[in-house]
Amino acid sequence: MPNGSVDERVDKLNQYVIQNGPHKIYYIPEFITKGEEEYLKDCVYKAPKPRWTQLQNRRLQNWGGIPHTKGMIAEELPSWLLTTVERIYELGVFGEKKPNHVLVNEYLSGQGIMPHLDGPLFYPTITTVNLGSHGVLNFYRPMEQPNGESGVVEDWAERLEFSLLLEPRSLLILQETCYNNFLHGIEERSSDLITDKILNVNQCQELKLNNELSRDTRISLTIRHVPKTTKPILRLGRR
Ligand SMILES: O=C(O)CCC(=O)C(=O)O
Repeated sequence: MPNGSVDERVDKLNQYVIQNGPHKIYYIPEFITKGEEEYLKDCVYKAPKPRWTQLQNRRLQNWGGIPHTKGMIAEELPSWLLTTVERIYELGVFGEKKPNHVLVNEYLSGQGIMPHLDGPLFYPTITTVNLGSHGVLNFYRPMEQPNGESGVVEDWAERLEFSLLLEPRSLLILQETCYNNFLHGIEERSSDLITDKILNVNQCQELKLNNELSRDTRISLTIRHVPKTTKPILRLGRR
C-alpha cells in the first residue's frame, strides 16, 4: 500500500516540476538505477520475436493489451515490468488508478516518432522511463483550423514550442495542458544540439548550450492507464 493520500504523494513531486514549462511536466533524473536499467533492457530483448511490431522508423512492443476505442482486451503485465509500474503507481500521478499498459519503443540512432497527441484512449497522464541513450522530445503547437479545431501541419519546425532532454534512467511525467494541447514527437536525427528550447537543461547533468549529443539506441517504456478494458473472451473447445 502506498504511504499517504494521493495528494500528499503528488505534493512530494513538486521539486521535479519543470517551472518554465506548461502545466504539467515532471522530470525525475535517475528514477531507476543502472542495474534496473540493464535488467529492463535485458527483458525487452528477451521478449519473444512476435512481440515486436516493426514500423518504418522504430519498433515497439505492447504489454497489457492493445488500446482500442472499443476497449482494450486486458492482459496481465509481465512480472519484469511490475516493480517499475508499481513505483510509478505509488507516485499518485494516476490518482487511484493503476497503470495497466506499457508501450516499449526502440529507436535506433536516426529514428524518431511523428508529432502526435495520445488522445482519449488513455487516462490523461503519460509516464516514460528512458533506457539506453538520451532522447529529445519536442512539443509542438497544433495548427488552429478556421473552425477552431486543431490539426497537423507539415512544417513542424515552425510549430516547435519547446523540447525536453530525456536522459537514460529518468522518468518523465506529462499531464494537463501538456497532455492535451501540445503534440509530442522525436526528430529522426543521429545527434541532438542542446539549445535554449530545451527547458530542463538545468536538471540534466553537465550540459552546456551548443553541446552536441550523439544518439545511440534508446528504449522508452511509456506507462499509462487505459480506462476502458474488457476481459478476454473464453473460447471453449468443442468435442
Ligand atoms: O519514446 C517516447 O518517449 C515517446 C513515445 C510516444 O510518444 C508514443 O509512443 O506515443
